[in-house]
Amino acid sequence: MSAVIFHVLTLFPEMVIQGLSPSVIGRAWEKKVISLDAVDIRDYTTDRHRKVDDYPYGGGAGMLMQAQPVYDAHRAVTGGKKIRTIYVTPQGTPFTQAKAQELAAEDELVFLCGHYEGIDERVLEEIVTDYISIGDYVLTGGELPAMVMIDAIARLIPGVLGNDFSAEEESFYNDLLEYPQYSRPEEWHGKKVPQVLLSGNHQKVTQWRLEQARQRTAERRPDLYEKYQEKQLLIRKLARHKRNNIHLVESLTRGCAEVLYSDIMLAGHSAEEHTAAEIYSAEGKRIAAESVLLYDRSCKTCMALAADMASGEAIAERLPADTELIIVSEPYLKELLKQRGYKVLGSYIQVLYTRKEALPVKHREICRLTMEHYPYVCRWYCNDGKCGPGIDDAYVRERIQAGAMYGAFIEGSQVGFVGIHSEGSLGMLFVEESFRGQGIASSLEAYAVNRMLEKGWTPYGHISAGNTASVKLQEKLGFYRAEKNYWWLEKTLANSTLIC
Ligand code: 9D3
Repeated sequence: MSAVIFHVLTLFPEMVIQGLSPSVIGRAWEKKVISLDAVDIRDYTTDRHRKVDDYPYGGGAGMLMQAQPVYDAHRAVTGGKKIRTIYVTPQGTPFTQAKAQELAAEDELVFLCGHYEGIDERVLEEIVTDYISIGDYVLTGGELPAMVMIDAIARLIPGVLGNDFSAEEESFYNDLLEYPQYSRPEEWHGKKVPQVLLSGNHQKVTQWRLEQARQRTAERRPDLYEKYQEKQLLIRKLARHKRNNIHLVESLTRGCAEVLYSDIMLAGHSAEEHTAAEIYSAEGKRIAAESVLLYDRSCKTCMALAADMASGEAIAERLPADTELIIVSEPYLKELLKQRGYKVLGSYIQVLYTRKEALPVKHREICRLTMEHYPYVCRWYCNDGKCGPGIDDAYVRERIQAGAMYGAFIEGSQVGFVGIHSEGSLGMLFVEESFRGQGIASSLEAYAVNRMLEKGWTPYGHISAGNTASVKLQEKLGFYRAEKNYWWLEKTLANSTLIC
């Protein structure tokens, strides 16, 4: 489910079309990954002189765009359907990356660009769902802001930048400004490329870049730096119970999740002194002393950790309304969420791979999947091989387009697959029955683990609690097991796209 259609209502349609056409966005438009149309509001005037503006009641400088042409242009574009409509205006809330992510999840978006001194309030009340500005400075119209937003949103849509998943940066520099970069020649205007970059020592290079990124952020964006430090503190705290919290630690370090609630944050920087209630595993071992609610906007997935009943309530209160999936590890939080209309999809065991060495891959024929393999994956993943292809699964489609699925083949024909879920866990492992027992599943998983290691991620996964064969496989590959159970819950009203 991605924003594929952008409509722009404007008095200067050619400005929008010509502005976006030569860019990466234009190429995506040519490839039909997105669609863009700019509608001239003037085409909808009923005035003999094609006039669209008039004087403001109560007086004041300049002219206003009238309600009727704007309304009719909007109506022509939506055909009466309810489509998210953004009025780009200096009176809006500031545009952010989080907003871009939220809007990228829509199928269709309308941008309304104002001119003159603004638009008659009455039509705004009827058609606008979001008021957004791109910053505190004054422009001459809304076209550039609409283009800025379309650019930022479109590049998040799978297929626009090519292979998202494979192009994703390593984890370490999220939340920080970028480090300085150098290309040939080695010396220019008497300035030498920093020695460490020529050393060939990958670890030292990473360390140096991280330090540069930190310094730069502290200096130029103290606001971001403070948030970064707070988040690092939370990560360190959660990482004390890495086996149990790897899913939280991973999505935080990779920058996929926002913190919606944390009692560590409430405690400010005195995390060490903070005395949160502690919870215990079945064997009576201490396994958590803090509560956290994370939200991965891109897949509408929440991950929660509750230290006690009260923080469980606090977490339930803060779930975003559009949450589709929740991963929890406390039975009472699971029960609480069931009462709030979520349904348990399954109970899982969490496993993680903490070593840095790549795993051996014995089966030779493994590669990244493309949409050509979509019918195969869909047949087995969504339908147990019962139905033929053609049953659509948006999730599988998105994962393949993101470059997050790999397949095993024998003499060119597919026999299985594995994938990386949108929240970062390994999963979707499947090998056809007649090809089992030859180490293909093991190779597939090892292959995916190696891809994750290359990105600097810690591979982890959730195995269905009853799947002893899979648990054995994970142990063989060198995975460790968490002490807790994990439940995945989904919204009961949502149509049941299967997420195993
Ligand atoms: C100077 C005129 N203004 C004073 C009463 C009002 C005004 C109307 C229209 C000021 C700017 C504009 C045009 N700008 C946008 O439409 C706009 C915008 C912007 O100017 N800055 C940041 N974000 C945005 S989003 C749309």
